[in-house]
Amino acid sequence: MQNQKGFTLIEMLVVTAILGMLSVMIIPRYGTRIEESKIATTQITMQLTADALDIFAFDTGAYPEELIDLLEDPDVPNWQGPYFRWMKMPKDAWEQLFEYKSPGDENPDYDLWSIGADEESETNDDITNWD
Ligand SMILES: [Ca+2]
Repeated sequence: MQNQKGFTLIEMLVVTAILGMLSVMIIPRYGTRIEESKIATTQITMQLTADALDIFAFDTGAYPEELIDLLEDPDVPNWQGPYFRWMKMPKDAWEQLFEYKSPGDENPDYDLWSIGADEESETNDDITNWD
């Protein structure tokens, strides 16, 4: 009976194999959670942007031509911006500016969307203010 205190090589290999199997099972789920939280963060930022757009329209009588009009006076009557407390353009969770079109193709007032993680517009991962 010697070496009772330490792990044997076989035990170490078994533990390593089990940890490897666990990481394969856990890491993809963790990755999915990160992606879900980025989508949720983007949706919240889009909602804040939509609120700013609505206030802009309430003040001026129309939605802006470009999102930058929320921060910089586009020289329209009754502009009372900037419409964000933070003095920079909001971005999605992938550090990309939102896409905006007014009037929209999908909505009468405006379309607002993030091109999502793949950095390409009109793909399945886009996060939009329609659908
Ligand atoms: Ca996309």
